[in-house]
Amino acid sequence: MDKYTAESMAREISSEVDKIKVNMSQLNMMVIGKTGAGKSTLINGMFGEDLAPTGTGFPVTMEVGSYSKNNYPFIIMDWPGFELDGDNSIEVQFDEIKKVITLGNKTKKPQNMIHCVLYCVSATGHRFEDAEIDFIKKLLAETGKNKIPVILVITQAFMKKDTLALKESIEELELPFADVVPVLVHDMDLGDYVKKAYGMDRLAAAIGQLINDDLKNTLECVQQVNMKMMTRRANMYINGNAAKAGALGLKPLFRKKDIYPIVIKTLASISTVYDIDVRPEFIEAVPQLIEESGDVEIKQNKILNVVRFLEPTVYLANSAIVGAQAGAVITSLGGVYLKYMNLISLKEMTADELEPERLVEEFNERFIATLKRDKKKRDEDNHDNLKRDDKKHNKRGEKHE
Ligand SMILES: Nc1nc2c(ncn2[C@@H]2O[C@H](COP(=O)(O)OP(=O)(O)O)[C@@H](O)[C@H]2O)c(=O)[nH]1
Ligand SMILES: [Mg+2]
Repeated sequence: MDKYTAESMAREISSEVDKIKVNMSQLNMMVIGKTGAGKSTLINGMFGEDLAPTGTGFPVTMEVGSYSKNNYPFIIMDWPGFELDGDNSIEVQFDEIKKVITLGNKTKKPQNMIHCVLYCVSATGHRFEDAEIDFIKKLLAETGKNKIPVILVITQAFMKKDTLALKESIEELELPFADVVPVLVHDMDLGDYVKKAYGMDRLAAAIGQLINDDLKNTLECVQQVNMKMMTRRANMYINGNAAKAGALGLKPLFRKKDIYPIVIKTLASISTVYDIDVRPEFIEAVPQLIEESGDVEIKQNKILNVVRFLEPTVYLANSAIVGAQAGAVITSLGGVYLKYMNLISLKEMTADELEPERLVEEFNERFIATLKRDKKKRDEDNHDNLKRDDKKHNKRGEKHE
């Protein structure tokens, strides 16, 4: 395609988003615990209120809440809270959980397996009852056999004393939880003061540490409590795509329109991390800023074919500059987009407040700053190379920052 309109670009980005989701690894999680432990609150707090009920895809006969999110390959099972006294529903539930875990593992297909379990216990309950301890021991034996990490989540942990008491009793019982994380999903009004919500970002990070990198990628996109995780993942995508653009820019026949597919991939990746649809306001600004940033590249390209025959080193130097510019387009564009995705995610602004003019302005600032930084780096590298050639005079001549 020669020229993109805002509409055609938005369409391509959204189909790229679908592709990225399809290629992600399926992540399956379970949340278990007594009624009132705060399971549903935890799930909504971590993954969003917009979760949709879905089939489990697992062989369960009892009513289990099973949720998915906006076409991400992700299922979270909200097991019905069991009551400890009286009937044997706790037994039935254990059998069902065991069935899901073992049958999934038997298929040897990662997409059928459970990858992490969150066991919730409310800090307000102070201690475990014996029946619950028995249940937990059986559960941990089963998950242990199947190599599934179980995190103990101490929910509604607004009183330090209760939380510590629970933690101690767990240590005494030597229950092999993979981690213990206290959380308060929502602020709690305690009359005299309001205890602020905390712990959810830690919980997301704890899950991330216990699953493999492919699953972690999915987790980072579906969770919405750990901004650092999202920013890091988005930056990884930006840097990877900037490197691709840089390599493309080194090719003699590089034209600025060649960069659009990489722009589309970059914006789609970031949108996937934040689960925020691509904003038309942003897309409208993109062609303008690429056109503007492209001027220098075209000039460079015109001289390239002449100089490459005359002086190979000059050609290399110029092609390095075009490559750096192509990379800088991606770095700058991705950086601006990422910044606004963060602000929207933190609810510090709404998507409607995005102004195309402001975006272009910020892009240009970043583009120039990136080019300057790259040039400085190239100059330093050249300087280092010269120094290295001059070893006799300078034995320390390694790299400097
Ligand atoms: N303020 C506050 N309330 C919570 C928190 N976690 C749970 N609750 C409340 O505790 C009650 C039980 O929570 P729920 O998620 O329905 O428990 P479930 O039966 O395990 O799904 C609800 O009234 C929640 O609003 C929390 O972190 N903060
Ligand atoms: Mg519930």
